[in-house]
Amino acid sequence: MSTFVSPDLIRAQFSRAMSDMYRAEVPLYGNLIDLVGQVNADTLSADDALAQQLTRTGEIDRLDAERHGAIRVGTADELATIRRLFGVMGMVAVGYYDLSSAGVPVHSTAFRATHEDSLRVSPFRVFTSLLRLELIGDVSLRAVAAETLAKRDIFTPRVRELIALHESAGGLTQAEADEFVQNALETFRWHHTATVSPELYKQLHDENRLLADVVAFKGPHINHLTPRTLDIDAAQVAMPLAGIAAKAVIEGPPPRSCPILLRQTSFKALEEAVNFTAADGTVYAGSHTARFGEIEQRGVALTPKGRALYDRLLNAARATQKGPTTDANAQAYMANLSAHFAAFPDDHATLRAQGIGYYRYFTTDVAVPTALKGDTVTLDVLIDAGCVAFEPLVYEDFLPVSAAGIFQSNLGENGQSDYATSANQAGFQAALGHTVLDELALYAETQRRSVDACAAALGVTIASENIAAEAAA
Ligand code: OOG
Ligand code: NI
Repeated sequence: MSTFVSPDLIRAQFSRAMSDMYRAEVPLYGNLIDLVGQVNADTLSADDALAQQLTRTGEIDRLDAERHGAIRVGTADELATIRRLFGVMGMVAVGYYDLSSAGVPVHSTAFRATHEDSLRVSPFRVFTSLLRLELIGDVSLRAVAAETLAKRDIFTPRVRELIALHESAGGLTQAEADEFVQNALETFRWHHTATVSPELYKQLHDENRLLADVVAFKGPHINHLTPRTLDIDAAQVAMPLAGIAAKAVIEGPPPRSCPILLRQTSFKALEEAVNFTAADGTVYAGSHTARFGEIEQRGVALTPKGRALYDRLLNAARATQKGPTTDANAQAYMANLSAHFAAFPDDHATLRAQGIGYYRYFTTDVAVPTALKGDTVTLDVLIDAGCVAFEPLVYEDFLPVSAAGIFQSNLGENGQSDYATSANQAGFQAALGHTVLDELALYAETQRRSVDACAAALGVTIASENIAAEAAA
């Protein structure tokens, strides 16, 4: 009997293969990785407490692994098959992101692992956007785009077979997994030749740069990969010094002592040589701008209550900001953001006690006082007695406002339009052929499992009303 490889290991193997491919295709990305490695090493040697925390949560082992990549697909069929492809690697659709309200004609999800044990093996996830042709105002261009997309197949025949095999057999052997990774990679590869004429490319591009990026090529090339940095402010300063053109501002929350959610920055997309073929077969040299490199710093996942506070403060700060963020107003933007976020508690004890953040609980080597044994106790009592410690549960998802900022800095300011329509999660799920999971429920489950493990290890019953973050919805 042949044994199946764990989907977590296939995902780890795939993310390494993707990283190698992207580094070979986009050398500047390799420079970014080196820069991040240096920043992380400096940060760890200067901060013992951080080094210990990362060791305790197991995060240290996955520090160098890329955290995410992104693709943009063109049709419901492509999205549905991508879902099955990621399924082979234990990645499911988590969350729904509406980008139309930010002027980008897509909606998105994140394909990722959901269990903390799986995330520890490989945190790799893919932000996956589906083009919303219905938002494109030019009806005849919309039809041409749909026709062009209908002609392509972004999957190799073999990867389709291996996906089906995985679904019917319940897994893949190592030899099959190797073949799967090689074939899956083909879907994400860059193509030097567009599938459209130079005229059509120009029409698509003038309507919306994203439309050209999705429609004019053979497949949904990976448009960036993103390693994790332990100090994104230091990395943002170091990027231009290393000759890497950084976007104007770091997206997400301002710098804090206790990082929350996600902060991101990127280097601007590169203009790359591409050939276009006219109807008469003549090849024209041109260029296309799509691929970039990004870095991220992740902090504690927020409960619904915490997320509402984050959204309120972010919106308030942005409401006072005039026009897009540029190099010229970047410092003022950050100062304004920090001023607004002064209202957000900035120590883990408070974030936990007020039910703002999700935490993971661990037993220490302090035994439970005999007086407490056999009773129902609260987490607070166990923490005060020193028997239980807690660490922030890392946010594993994305932020719609930040994602829009990343899109816009790589699509150019004029890539932005105003779309009257709004979110359409039901439409997205119909295209996907599946519902998307609620990310907040996943954090609550991980937190709950850690509490249950403490209770079992200590031989006590832990009162559930005390798990602040669960009560905060
Ligand atoms: C995706 C941009 C969003 C992120 O990290 O928020 C993103 C794209 O440009 O396709 O990757
Ligand atoms: Ni990204």
